[in-house]
Amino acid sequence: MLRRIALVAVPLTLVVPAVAVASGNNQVEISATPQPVEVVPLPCFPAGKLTLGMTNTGRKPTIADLRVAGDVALTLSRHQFSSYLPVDQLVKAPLEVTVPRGTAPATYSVDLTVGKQHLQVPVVIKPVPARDNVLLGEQAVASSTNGNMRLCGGVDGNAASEQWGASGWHDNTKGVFPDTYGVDFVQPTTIGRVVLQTLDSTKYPAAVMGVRDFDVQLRNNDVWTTVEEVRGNTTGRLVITFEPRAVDAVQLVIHDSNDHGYSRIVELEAYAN
Ligand SMILES: [Ca+2]
Repeated sequence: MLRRIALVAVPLTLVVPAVAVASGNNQVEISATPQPVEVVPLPCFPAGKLTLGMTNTGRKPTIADLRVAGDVALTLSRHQFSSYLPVDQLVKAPLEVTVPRGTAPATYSVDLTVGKQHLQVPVVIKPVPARDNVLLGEQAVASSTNGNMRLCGGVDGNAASEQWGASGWHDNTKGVFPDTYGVDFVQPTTIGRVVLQTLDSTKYPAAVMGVRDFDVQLRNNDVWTTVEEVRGNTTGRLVITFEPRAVDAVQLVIHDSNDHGYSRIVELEAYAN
């Protein structure tokens, strides 16, 4: 009996080294500061910020790929840092670490690897701090956010107008109003005072660039109530008080700014009384 021999086509596999490691990679030093990095589990609290570094301690310039990995509980702003490395020169890159609300206090780590070099950076999850300003770090909600700004910039705890670029918010509909900016609470929260810091720096005074006309609104059971209408504002910091009440959201409805362009908020705060 003739047996047929099945010819199985075996795909040709190209054997490639797993990682094309530059010869100089064994002479790359990894650094990271600060250690440990601390993270607060709130959606708009400033992220834990690490500065990653690579230094070529070899004799020739090289190109290095730093791999960034972490525990599944951590959200990392990058997973790789690749750079040309001149000799003996520290090359740096930022890494932001965040965790979801409700993450329990614990210590995790971020693992940094270049070739055979390895560095483990501890990440400490802090308890949510006691806050008088009940908006600090809570989830900001806006009608729009300009691509150069951060949605969370208005509730990140930094009210310094001089650091506006890193820590402020404005909308993305230039010359079109109204714009809204506020916070949705995860549970009813009592507030009786709202403090607004609009842009008011040496270069950009409030009378020129700050918000001018706006309403302060509180939401309870899907119903918005206006508790204050501000018109013609030219100052940087405004304190608005009203009878304290439990609400599930707060927002500003901004009708105009002094340059009629963007609605600029450096920080929005709210307190129980
Ligand atoms: Ca801010």
